[in-house]
Amino acid sequence: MLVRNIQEIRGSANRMSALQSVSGKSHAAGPESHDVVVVGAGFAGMYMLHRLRGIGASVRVYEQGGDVGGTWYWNRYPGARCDVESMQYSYSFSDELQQEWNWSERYAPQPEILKYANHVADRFNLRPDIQLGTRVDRASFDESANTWSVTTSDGKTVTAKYVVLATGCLSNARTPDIKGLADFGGKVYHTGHWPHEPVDFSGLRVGVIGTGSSAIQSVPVIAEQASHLTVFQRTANFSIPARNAALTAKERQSWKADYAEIRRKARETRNGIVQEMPDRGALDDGDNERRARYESRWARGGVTFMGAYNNLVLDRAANDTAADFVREKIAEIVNDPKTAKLLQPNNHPIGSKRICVDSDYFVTFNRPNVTLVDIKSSPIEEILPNTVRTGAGDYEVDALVLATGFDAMTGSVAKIDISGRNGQTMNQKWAEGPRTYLGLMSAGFPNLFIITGPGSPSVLSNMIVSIEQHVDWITDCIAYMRGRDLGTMEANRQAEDGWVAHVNEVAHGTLYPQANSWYMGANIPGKPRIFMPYIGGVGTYRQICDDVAAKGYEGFTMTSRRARAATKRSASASSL
Ligand code: N01
Repeated sequence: MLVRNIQEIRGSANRMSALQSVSGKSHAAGPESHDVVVVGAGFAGMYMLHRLRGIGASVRVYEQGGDVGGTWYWNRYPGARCDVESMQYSYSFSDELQQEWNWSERYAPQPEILKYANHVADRFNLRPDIQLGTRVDRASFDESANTWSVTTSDGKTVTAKYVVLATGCLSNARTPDIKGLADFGGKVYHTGHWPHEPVDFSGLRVGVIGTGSSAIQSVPVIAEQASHLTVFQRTANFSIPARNAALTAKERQSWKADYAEIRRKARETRNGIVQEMPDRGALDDGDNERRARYESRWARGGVTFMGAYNNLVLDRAANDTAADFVREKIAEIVNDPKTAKLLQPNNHPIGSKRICVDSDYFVTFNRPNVTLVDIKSSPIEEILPNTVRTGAGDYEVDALVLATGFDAMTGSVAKIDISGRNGQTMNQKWAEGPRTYLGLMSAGFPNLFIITGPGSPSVLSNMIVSIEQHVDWITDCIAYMRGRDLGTMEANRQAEDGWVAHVNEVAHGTLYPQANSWYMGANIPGKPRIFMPYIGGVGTYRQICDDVAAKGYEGFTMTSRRARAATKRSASASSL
């Protein structure tokens, strides 16, 4: 019934918008105006544009990068590739698209994913509505007109009824505050902001600071080029071999033949990835059985290692069995026992930080031109023009790679000066940590949606599955509002408080908060320690969002366009 209603509404919204859009793109005397401004043209922003066009909305997308692709536009470091298999890390909204596109490898490299993003932009003719090289600096809500004023880096201001932040969860690269860094004599690169021209490390002594996913992917590749590579490690990380390989035509075909079912299942899973689901906990098996299971997951490779048992992120004793297994593997691979010991993570449960996926990371430390430096026991004191000085000694380098991560989930929202009702800014409201209802909206900021925002599964999932779910939900919601001539939609504080508490409660039932991870904001000095993504699972979360919509957007307040009188649509947080 709901589906039929939405289709009917879409139909009338299309007709309505066709009329509005003819005259609605710009007012002769006022600023340019759109139904929706979308910030960002990565996978989220592009699909948002495509769907909104489908309901006849006029849309302007601003993208600060020089082209589409978001994270895949910026993260061009050597060895960058996806850690979710490409047959799954791809759009599902168009069967033609998924049937015609051929991924070359199990985990596509960054250039191929970027090519795919560009293909999508062209195939769906998205470019005319995307303004590249333009940052959104400010967005402020005008309570008298119920519209947003959006100011961009080219000095223009446009108005829009809705703003959608498709700014990405890991797009605000973080340069650490290390004494002397600015005076370093060689080139300094950040993995999250890699140059577009080729970087040649041949003959150079290179230092990599950081040992998260970006370093773990780039270290083996840089080691092949550099005359010497020094890796500065503060925290050792768990990493599982990717077992990357070329995809055969037969393999691709078998995925494609079953795509409808695979995509359906992915939407109902815990993390948006279809995999063999465990039916037991790690302690339910004896030592030999358990070892065999870990060996088989290790041999298969990839993030699904954590799915070997159903309690690895819930029970510390169960988790220890998996962590011990990986530590043993590191000791087997790395020849020098001292280096192996340093590479064995021991301060967080496996999986409580995003598990890394590598191609030959640990074995790289057997190369004679690679040195691992422990900066936990002897931190970096300063950087001199050609030296990294730690408490334990000096290391000469000609180039530096900062693989130091991102101000995750909130960083790219915080860079925009967003002010909502009563002039309150988002940064003021989120000073103690992000507050959202369903990760989709924040009370006090009407008609402002966030795609894969804090409080949604986002980074704990296959991002494209979560992006598509949010974009579809937001599109249906805007169509619903247009069909009823509603002016504003806003999360209720009570519903938001309930959701924030729920997100927190679910997280604290797991081992995740035990790690100093970027999920917790722990990598940014001074950032509040709050577990930001929703851990309840992609399938469960989808159901919650669908139920909220089916109940007339329960927990949100909608006002009519004309009277602008509040039409309360209930706000029971406890009903979550
Ligand atoms: O960043 P990170 P990343 N001095 O924050 C260290 C996604 N991703 O770019 O742990 C010295 O994980 C820091 O040390 P510590 C993926 O979701 C995906 O690697 O804070 N060291 C850590 O070792 C991933 O989780 C892919 O003690 C400093 C490292 O820098 C997320 O992006 C590929 C430091 C940062 O690790 C982030 O990964 C790559 C300092 N001042 C990334 N500051 C795919 O495969 C930080 N560090 C899709």
